[in-house]
Amino acid sequence: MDTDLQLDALRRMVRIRRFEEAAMSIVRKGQGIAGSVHICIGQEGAIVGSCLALRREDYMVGYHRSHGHPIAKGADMGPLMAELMGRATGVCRGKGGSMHLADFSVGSLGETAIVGAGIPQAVGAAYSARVRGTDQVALAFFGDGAANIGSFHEGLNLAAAWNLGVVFVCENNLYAMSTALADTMAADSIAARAAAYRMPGIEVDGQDVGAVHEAVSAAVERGRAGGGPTLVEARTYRYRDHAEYGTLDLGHRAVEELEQWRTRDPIDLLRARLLDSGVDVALLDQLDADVAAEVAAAVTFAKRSPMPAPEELYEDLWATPIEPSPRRDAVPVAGAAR
Ligand SMILES: Cc1ncc(C[n+]2csc(CCOP(=O)(O)OP(=O)(O)O)c2C)c(N)n1
Ligand SMILES: [Mg+2]
Repeated sequence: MDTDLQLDALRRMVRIRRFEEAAMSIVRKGQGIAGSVHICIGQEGAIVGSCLALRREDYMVGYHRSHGHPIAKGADMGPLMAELMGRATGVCRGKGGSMHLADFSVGSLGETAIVGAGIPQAVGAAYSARVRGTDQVALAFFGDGAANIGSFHEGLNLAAAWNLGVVFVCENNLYAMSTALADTMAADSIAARAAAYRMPGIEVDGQDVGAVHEAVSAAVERGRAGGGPTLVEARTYRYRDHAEYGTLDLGHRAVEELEQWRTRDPIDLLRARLLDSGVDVALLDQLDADVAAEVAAAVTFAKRSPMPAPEELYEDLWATPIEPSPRRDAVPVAGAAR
């Protein structure tokens, strides 16, 4: 990444962190986010490095820990915060909440609370690009726990069999809720599973946004050029609990483990790299101040927004039926990719 792109990456990572800190504060103070939020703080490098490899019109599917993904893809934070607060101005008009954000304006097709369910959706989005004759790629984000779910294997298999432009990005944060990956996975590499589906599997340092960007950019180019899918495993770590209710209870994790990961914080690493390369600290401080103001404005926008009217309850819940595609030739012949 050149300096301009690194500054863009830093801005997006700081946006995610400040946005989620604001969301946590709202939860803690009982100021209008119902239930809990799943915080990705610590994982921003994997998220931003991946999204910066995509074009705006490329598709992206998130999962339950995905406030950061639409922000990384360029979404406006006001309607995202409004969605977390169930407001009518939210990206899903207040009917999705924290775990079901979708912002089609930046290609964010949505999130789901069903672990692994976004993976086949990304495969479907890539297939839709083929049917429509575009060169859009689709990127699926998911966790290490999701890699042990059937839909992971179903999605990878079909994407490879049909040679679709999908990038599968696993944010391996070592835990699925309170379960350590080491206790539930027979082998220690998720990327290695790609070999079973004849696609490249790449392990990358998720704390290094530049390394993630390089790996995912290669995968995106490959998918766009008709080279098929890639699996990228970004090794990373979440600093907060599985879900945020207001207090931190590391429970199943050692505080030393958390502290160790904090020494490789993705934002600190990039900031240090920029300073080393001669960028003025005042520029970075200004970036921080600008983002703080953006997030404050997003919170104000959300808090001042109205709740949806009760009579709108059943609106926007069902898709408008579409005509079946006439392009039967878009269905690949079995075995054609081999
Ligand atoms: C199909 C399904 N099984 C179980 C759950 C309960 N559940 C919610 S999040 C989660 C852990 C997911 O772990 P991972 O995929 O590693 O994502 P992370 O939370 O670490 O980001 C589980 C088991 C669920 N929501 N859906
Ligand atoms: Mg996990």
